[in-house]
Amino acid sequence: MAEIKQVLVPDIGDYKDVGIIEVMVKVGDTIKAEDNLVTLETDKAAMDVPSPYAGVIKEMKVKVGDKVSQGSLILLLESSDAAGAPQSSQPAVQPTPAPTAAPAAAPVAATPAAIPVVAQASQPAVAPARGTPVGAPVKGTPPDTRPSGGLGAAPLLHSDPSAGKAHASPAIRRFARELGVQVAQVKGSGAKGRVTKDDVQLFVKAALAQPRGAAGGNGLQVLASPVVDFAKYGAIETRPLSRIKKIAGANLHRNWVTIPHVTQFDEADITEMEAFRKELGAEYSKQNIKITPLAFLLKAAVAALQKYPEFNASLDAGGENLVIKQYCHIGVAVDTPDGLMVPVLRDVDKKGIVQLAKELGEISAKAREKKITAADMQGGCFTISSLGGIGGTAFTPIINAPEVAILGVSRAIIKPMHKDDTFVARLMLPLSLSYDHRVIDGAAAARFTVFLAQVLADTRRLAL
Ligand code: CAO
Repeated sequence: MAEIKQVLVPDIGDYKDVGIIEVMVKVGDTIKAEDNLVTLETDKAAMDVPSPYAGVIKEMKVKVGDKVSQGSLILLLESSDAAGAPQSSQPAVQPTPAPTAAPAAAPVAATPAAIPVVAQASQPAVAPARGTPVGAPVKGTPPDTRPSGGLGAAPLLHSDPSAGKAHASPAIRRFARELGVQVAQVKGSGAKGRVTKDDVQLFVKAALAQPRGAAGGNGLQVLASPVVDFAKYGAIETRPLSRIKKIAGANLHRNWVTIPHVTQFDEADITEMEAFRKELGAEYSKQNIKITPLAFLLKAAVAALQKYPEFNASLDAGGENLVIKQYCHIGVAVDTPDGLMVPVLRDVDKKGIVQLAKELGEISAKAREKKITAADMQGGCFTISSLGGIGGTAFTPIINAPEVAILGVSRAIIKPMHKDDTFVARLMLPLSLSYDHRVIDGAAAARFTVFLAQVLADTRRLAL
């Protein structure tokens, strides 16, 4: 036979007159044993009070804002438990005596269960972990570090240093944790910015709706950038980003976060190459063709790509196979007033240095005049980004996916190099090769740059 039971506030340690900050149930609700009923909050911790019984709620005796202590009546419940015994699997508890004033046939007092505790913002460094029964020693209890499921490998709330700053009840924190959500990232719409269940659900929906590759997509859980009112600190001017910058920015961001980059640095002795380039330059200036080191670099890159074909390749969509290309189209990063563009020079392996220098001049002019088309920027196998005309000693270029490597070139300078027991002045060209470490090993990258440097040091090798 169904029995009316009282559910009382169980042993909550030394706390008295603790505020109720959330009531999770209402009259008529059918609940299971261990469903949370209310959340209590002290200045140090918040606690869920679970029901020791399954049944239907008949009468609520508390509301948000009430103050309660151990033994306070929370609600009356019509128990559906056959034997009327508590269903809680929580640790054994002290039976609470029925209120002395209760008549003989009064409802049976619920056995107070142990209450899980969740750290709040003001919690000391060693916080009681969720699941720690009240009454059990909590100091020094290690935080819950069980792996969470759900969205990506988000750290658990307890290991998230900012988690304590968000206002959310333990039930909501648990709900968020089950979904792999860091509650600190959820904007609360409840009273005083408290995070509600709806807020967590909306957060998850928004995360799932994000396109793959967008910020925070691909299962990456990244903190939103801080929103700062810069005008608070001084005068400012707001300039919209150019369309090119916005498009390039999204691609750069995706490539940076999805490709494991490593950059290999080296130097090439281009003393002889430079002498030859100047000769050629003088010869072809009459035809208005400017021969810069980049034309030589394109040819040297072809030689290296042919010797090490895994650099002239892309991972297939599934990431299981390497697609090695039999052609050699090379992209060149061009700095334009509106941002970076990467037009592609076709069949670089089939062209000579003068032809490449000519095309380079044409395509970079086209980019700067905004005449470049999407097709001009597609189909590249490898990219060269040269800052040599500007300066710098090295940099870490971002791979232009789906390519697997990019060569950064900085300004050549004359350096004293040790040769035959003496120092000689040599023109040294800095090389920075970023590569996708999923495809290319460090040793292969070092071989690639060493070979590249050899070819540049002795351009006769380009004819081989
Ligand atoms: N070391 C020393 N001098 C170099 C050099 C190097 N590595 N590379 C070029 N130079 C010299 C050139 O010989 C030229 O000198 P002269 O005018 O005396 O002949 C001068 O620097 C200017 O060259 P350039 O920049 O006009 O020509 P380029 O072929 O080297 O480069 C281009 C063409 C389009 C790649 C370049 O203009 C450009 O836009 N570079 C920027 C690329 C970029 O932004 N990369 C960053 C992307 S990652 O964020």
